[in-house]
Amino acid sequence: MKGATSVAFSLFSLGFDASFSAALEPGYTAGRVSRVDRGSCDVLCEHGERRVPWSGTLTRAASHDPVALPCVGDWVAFDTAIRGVLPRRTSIVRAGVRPGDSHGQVLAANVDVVHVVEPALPEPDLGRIERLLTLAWESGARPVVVVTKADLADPDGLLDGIAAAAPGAEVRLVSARTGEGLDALRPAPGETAVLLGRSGAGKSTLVNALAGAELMQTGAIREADGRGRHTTVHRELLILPGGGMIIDTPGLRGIGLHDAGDGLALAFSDVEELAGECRFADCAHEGEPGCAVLAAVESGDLPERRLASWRKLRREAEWAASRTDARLRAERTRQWKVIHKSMRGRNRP
Ligand SMILES: Nc1nc2c(ncn2[C@@H]2O[C@H](COP(=O)(O)OP(=O)(O)O)[C@@H](O)[C@H]2O)c(=O)[nH]1
Ligand SMILES: [Mg+2]
Ligand SMILES: [Zn+2]
Repeated sequence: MKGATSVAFSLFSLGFDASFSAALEPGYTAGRVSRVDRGSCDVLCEHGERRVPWSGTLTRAASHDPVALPCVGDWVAFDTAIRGVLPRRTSIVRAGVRPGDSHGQVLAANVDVVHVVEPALPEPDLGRIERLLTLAWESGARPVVVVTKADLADPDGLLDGIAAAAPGAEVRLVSARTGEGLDALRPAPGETAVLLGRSGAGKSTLVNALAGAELMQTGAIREADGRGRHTTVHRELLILPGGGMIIDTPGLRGIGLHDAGDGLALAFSDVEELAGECRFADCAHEGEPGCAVLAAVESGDLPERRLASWRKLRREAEWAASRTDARLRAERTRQWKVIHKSMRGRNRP
């Protein structure tokens, strides 16, 4: 908690709306999760910010699926403990990080804008941008590519390549150092933005620049005191001057795709469109006659790198989906076994 606060919040200024209101059971208080710790959350509500523990019910539900746990940005219903998470309007879900885990992990919820943050220097990694954009599109929020550290590189050459890797998304150039492009990033009152990108991309510096205060530790401080490389350890929702909200995240290494079918189709809308023009509806774009995708690569309209990136992400998404299917099948089988057992128990004389 950034200093215990006695400031009360209007729920609507925190992004509460009629659909959340309708989902809230009478007798509970609604609050927005600003930070999650083991077993408790910091919750912003009409009474200020307070720390509220998870209820046992919630913990048990999460033992089946961790996606049921509150995450930063969630609206929750609570009294002495958090009783439930209100249905998420948008959610950013990555693949679970534990080996063999087929569940997702929610990074942030009820976000309006996802800023995919990539520095101008070293050279932007288009594959990483595409991966994060897939996640962003899948979330239901509006994706924006934010190219940081514009003061360090001549961005003109970079922007065309990035725009081609981000159809349908805005691309913005900013520098926290010079202030260029900052104002355009400021979320509107009641709106929430999240920053995704690798460690060192300049996310926390951006948050501080928008906040006009050193709320988050950044690389510069880190270098001065010689602490580890990953300064931002918590995802945290902050209220900015002007009334928008922003969620900083720690650098995410090896973000895996979870459910990503729609996200991929949107992030690669150019490839999808071409695929629709292939002669065969089930064209694999591997050399079939009349393949519009390969023709576009041939003519230079579609970078070969982008086609390879699409294939890679699609394989990953299909694999994740098959893992989820296998888990659901296993869960169903388990349930049947329990039911059969209880039926046998009943039939016994
Ligand atoms: N030149 C320049 N350096 C920046 C800018 N934004 C961030 N940095 C530097 O990049 C490093 C990493 O920034 P940080 O905000 O901690 O990155 P994060 O890991 O994404 O949160 C720090 O040393 C910052 O001072 C910028 O606009 N221009
Ligand atoms: Mg940071
Ligand atoms: Zn084809």
